[in-house]
Amino acid sequence: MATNFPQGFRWGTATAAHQVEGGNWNNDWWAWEHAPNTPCEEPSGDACDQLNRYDSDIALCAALGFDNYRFSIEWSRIEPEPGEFSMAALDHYRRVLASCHAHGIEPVVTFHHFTTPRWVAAEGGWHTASTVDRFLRFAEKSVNHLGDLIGTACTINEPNIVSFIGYQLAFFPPGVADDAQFEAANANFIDAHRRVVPILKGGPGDFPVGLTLSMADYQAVPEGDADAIKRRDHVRAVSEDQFLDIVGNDDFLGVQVYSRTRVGPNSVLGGEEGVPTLPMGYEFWPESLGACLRRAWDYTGGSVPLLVTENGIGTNDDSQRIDYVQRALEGVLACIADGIDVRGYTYWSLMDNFEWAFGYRPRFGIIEVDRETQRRTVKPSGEWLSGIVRANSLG
Ligand code: GCO
Repeated sequence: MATNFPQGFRWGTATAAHQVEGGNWNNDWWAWEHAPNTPCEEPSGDACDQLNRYDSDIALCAALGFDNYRFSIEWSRIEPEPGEFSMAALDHYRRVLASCHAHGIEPVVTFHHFTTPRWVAAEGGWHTASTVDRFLRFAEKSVNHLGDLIGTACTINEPNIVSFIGYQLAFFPPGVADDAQFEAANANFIDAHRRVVPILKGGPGDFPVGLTLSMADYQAVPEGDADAIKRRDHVRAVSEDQFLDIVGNDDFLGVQVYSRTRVGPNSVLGGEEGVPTLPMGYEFWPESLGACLRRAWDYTGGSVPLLVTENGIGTNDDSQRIDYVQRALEGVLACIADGIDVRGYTYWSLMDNFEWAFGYRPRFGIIEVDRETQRRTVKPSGEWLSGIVRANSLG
């Protein structure tokens, strides 16, 4: 098999505002972290203080050879109260974007990555239709201020995860298990994505726009069992297909994959004996990336180019990270060899950061962050990945 990636293949790393900036006290996640009886292991606090350290973080990303950095803008900073926009916050993100350009890094900007302002949550949040209009207004204001510096835009990060974990598992805010609200949240996210694309395209700048979707390699167990396949297809339809149905006219689809999910005739199953379980609770399964890229490509009939906007592993064993990424990238190369249009790979994450309800325990970074001093240290996996990025080859 060829070990070289195509010329122009894009290499990036990713973060999200709430996971790295610090002090995002005005959103629903901060409230969730501090509410009694939620599953959060610890609050986000200062996170990685990227609010202040963005320039040196972007410089590090560039020094490792990456050509793009994916990050999100924080709605609760930009619009702290309904209709009250902070020019200072927007100017902050202009400086972040300018820093990317100064370091030769393309900024890949996500407009919604899990967090919603407290005031939006108080008005009902994503199961409420008015949230869509609120989001569109925020996106329009933001793109008008920032668009000329944006390289690529991601509309909404993993809407399927926000709805499933927030409205079924009650593990993310708003922390309910309610079928009607779950369906409403999915419908509102779909509506929001559809309607925000022309808004982002209508502002200054000219950049590709797409959705970033969480996918899993859903496997029917036992293999070939009709009932298991039926259940698997149902789970997949709710979690993935209704979103894949709306991306055909977009510039790209952001595929985000971490593991597989085994589905039996009656329910989703746990891990298989003998397969290592990671701190996130799911299996070490690097082959899931190739499987999901194939499925996204087949399902959409090849109508939209694919970009891996997240793939990675939370582990304390850095050599396990190298093994994971090596095998995931082999999957990407095999997809490309089969004619699947995969344009780039983004490793989650540039640095160890706030992993939502799990706190700082799962370590996804190729850069370690000292929680006391905020000192950054590139891990061996970071140097290893940097070598692949520079060679544009698995070698
Ligand atoms: C995700 C998120 C990230 C997570 C990452 C690791 O989209 O789930 O984009 O915020 O940190 O996936 O779990």
